[in-house]
Amino acid sequence: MKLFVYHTPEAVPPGTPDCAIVVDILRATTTIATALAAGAEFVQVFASLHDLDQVGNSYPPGYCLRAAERGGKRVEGYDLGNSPLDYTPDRVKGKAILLSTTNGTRALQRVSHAPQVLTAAFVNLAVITELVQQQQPETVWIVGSGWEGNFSLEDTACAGAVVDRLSDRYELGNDEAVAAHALYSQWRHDLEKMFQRASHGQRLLRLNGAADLAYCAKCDLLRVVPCQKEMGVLRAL
Ligand code: 3SL
Repeated sequence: MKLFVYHTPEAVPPGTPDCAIVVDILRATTTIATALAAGAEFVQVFASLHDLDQVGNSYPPGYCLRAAERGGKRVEGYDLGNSPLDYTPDRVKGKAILLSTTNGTRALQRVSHAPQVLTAAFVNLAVITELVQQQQPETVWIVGSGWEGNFSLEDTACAGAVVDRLSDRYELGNDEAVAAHALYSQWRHDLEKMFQRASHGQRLLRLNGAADLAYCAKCDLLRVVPCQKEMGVLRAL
């Protein structure tokens, strides 16, 4: 059984793994886990706001919340942005969340053809890696979202944390998996500090995102497995 890490969606090769795990620590996959743990029915991801709005218009009024982020900010006119702290049970319980973000949704789309697609963050790391240990898919691709095609420290570090928890059963299939593990080993005891050092972390700090960084650094907080059930739609397993 082999584990592969890809730093960005652009680096993902042709082919299909048995299981794909998408990571966008700051903040899409942290937000998706938080929304589902807070009782959202599902999170449907969209690359374009136009597609999001069209699907939103097909639902009965009040059933869905439209969430959109660009450049780290909530898009004006949408119900929610991409701060996980806004996805509280009183806001999202029983609702469909239609979400469009800069990079996380693109990473999800890149592997959406895989038979199993999960999303992982530090907040739900334990439950994701336990599931993989139980199911033992032959090939696992861990895909970082990066930022506009470039490497992101925090996504690769989380990929390394997945590698760390699975490496007793899995062989590391590429150099990126070895590098991700080394990166995680360096920062594992101070993830928040790593986020503060990361370029996207600094971008979010300039937008008053310090509380988001602290939250995204919490390990094993949520027992929720976001799993793609139909194309682009994530539900709690
Ligand atoms: O790019 C993304 O998908 C987002 O997670 C970016 S942000 O953290 O909401 O700025």
